[in-house]
Amino acid sequence: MKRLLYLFIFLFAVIAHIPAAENKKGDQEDNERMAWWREARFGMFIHWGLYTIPAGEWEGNTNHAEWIRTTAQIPIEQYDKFVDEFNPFKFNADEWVRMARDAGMKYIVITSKHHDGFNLFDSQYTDYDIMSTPFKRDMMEELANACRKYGLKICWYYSIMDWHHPDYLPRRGWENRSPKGADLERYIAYMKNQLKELVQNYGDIGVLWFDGEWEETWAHEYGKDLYNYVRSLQPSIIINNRVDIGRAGMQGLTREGEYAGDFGTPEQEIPPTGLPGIDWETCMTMNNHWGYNKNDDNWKSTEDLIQKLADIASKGGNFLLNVGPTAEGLFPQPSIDRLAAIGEWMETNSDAIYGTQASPFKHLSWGRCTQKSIKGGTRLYLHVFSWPANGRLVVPGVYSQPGRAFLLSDPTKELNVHREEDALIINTPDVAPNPINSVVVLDLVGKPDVNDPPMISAEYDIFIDETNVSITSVRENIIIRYTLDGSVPTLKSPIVDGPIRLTNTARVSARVFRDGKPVSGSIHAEYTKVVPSPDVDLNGIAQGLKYSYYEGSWDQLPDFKALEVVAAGVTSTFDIFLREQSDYFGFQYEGFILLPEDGIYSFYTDSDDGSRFYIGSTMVVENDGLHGMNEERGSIALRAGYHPIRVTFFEKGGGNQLKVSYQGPNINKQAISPQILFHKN
Ligand code: H79
Repeated sequence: MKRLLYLFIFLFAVIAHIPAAENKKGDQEDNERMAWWREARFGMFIHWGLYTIPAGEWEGNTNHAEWIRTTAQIPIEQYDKFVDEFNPFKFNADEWVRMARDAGMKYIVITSKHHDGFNLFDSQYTDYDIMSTPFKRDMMEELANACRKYGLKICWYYSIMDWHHPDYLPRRGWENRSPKGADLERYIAYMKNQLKELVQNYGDIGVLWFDGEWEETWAHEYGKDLYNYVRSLQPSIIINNRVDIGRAGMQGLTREGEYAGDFGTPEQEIPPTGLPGIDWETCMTMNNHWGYNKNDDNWKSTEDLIQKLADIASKGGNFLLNVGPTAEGLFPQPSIDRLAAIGEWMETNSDAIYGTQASPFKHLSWGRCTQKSIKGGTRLYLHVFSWPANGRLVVPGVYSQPGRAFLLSDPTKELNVHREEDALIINTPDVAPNPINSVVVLDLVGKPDVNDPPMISAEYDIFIDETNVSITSVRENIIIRYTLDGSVPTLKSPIVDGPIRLTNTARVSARVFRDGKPVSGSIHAEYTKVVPSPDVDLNGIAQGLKYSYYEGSWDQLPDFKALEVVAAGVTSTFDIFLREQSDYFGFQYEGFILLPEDGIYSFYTDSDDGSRFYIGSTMVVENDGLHGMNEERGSIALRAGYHPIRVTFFEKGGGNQLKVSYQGPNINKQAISPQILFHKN
């Protein structure tokens, strides 16, 4: 559907871990379904549940929050007692929704069920819900109604991981609750029943925001099925990518492949650059915790939050900003203060956020930019964090004709704009209209034409005999000139009129020209001619790789050679697990891979946690460290025949998978098949 190969990023992702495919902006139907969400740009996350009663503190440790049942290892019977205590008598749905609305937020995502399994809504499929508390009011219904009243969308967070339901697997490692008799299929039926309640009993729902999808029991087939099920209940609903297993760690974007989900979910981070054509939403806390923690005073400043909102919008994303209400049902005062301050800024400046698109500029020294199409042109919203002291706001590298410019806070007063070479200079008043982020509007004729250099790409940055390099630009009315010796292209350099064939190592430079003048900086890329590594002669080999298995707690790959081998054997796949232990282990696989022809090969490891891939003594893939499923790639030139390989892998906590794949001449990316793996007897 929308998971077209994002070819462009892919080509540049040679060794980097940029996601190659994503939640691409899709067809007409998807565009209509996503329209309100893209327009909204700003929403409120609410984490609320039984865990607010201990408020983050347990037996002297003050750093817990919504994970407290697990992080403090509270036995289930003891945790369940909070049900008898939960009585947020000060809860007022209208007040909460008004605070969100007044901050400029357009939707609310609340934890209908978090990982602890407790339901804040009235569910007929469990007694572990709000109706079993002294409070006994379906606050989700009250919130849904208030949202409707104030014109916000109500959205449900729903955790797939469930530490309470007897059928959910796996159990926590520290628990002595037996998994015997548990049946994940039955648990999925339970989730579907609850999701039906959530989607059908509260009017139209904006988003279903899944989470807790990373444990090894959850699978792509389940995710896809759950996505389709929820869409079948309400076709217009939007579903995040955590419904499936495609999320790439905390960066949150969807990895390459056929995964379900409408948008990526970076958690506590903002992508470093915009991601053209991709829907994503950064969720973030105002202090250090999602659930209420009475000791957490580490609040982000209002300035930081307002600038983060602009930063995210300038990269084409949404901002889902969290509030963790208390057990009484109140927003913490520091959250109230920040929401009000953001609201004050939005009062004047929300045009620069709602319905905007990512900045055309890669970098602006004084702040950020968002844009909207207007009749005959483009409106740029210049978010100025550092107001120019000299009265000159420099908009660098823009060739479009300027139209009007004015302060968003005072549209009646025009600002003077003039050109100095490739920059537009806006004359600004001495005093910033807003100390945190003053928005200057600049209209342009037509689409923004900025001084972006061309793109240089080839399948690999190494080659054996020859390679084709393509140099392209999306800009109009331009020619591209290039050099192969690293020098900056001039008017005398050759013009790009197709792929450039290289037969020797080259430093390719390219630059955009228009009307006999350069209209971009130059960009460079290195392509290196290499001699393929020779194959090795082998006799006495057998199918499969040798593995050695280790146990220990590491934050990065240890030197396995120095460790005691706990178990060893021969395997035909990489995803063997000695199942007694799902955490705190490591593997080293050694043997040979048989390749059919000379060429450049790419190898990939996709692992949780760290892994590396070696050919002989060359580390081809570096994917070390503590992380969720994360894929890295590396490339190497190899002769046909046998090559020594070694793969190392370790797992600390959480998910525990290793996938190894490759790609080569006439071989599409695929898992390494057991048929081509060998070891010496
Ligand atoms: O609800 C809030 C948190 O309680 C929940 N998500 C937000 C919105 C959350 N659960 N866990 N975490 C946040 C951090 C967990 C990170 C890890 Fe993983 C889980 C590391 C390894 C497994 C996620 C999946 C990151 C990498 C893979």
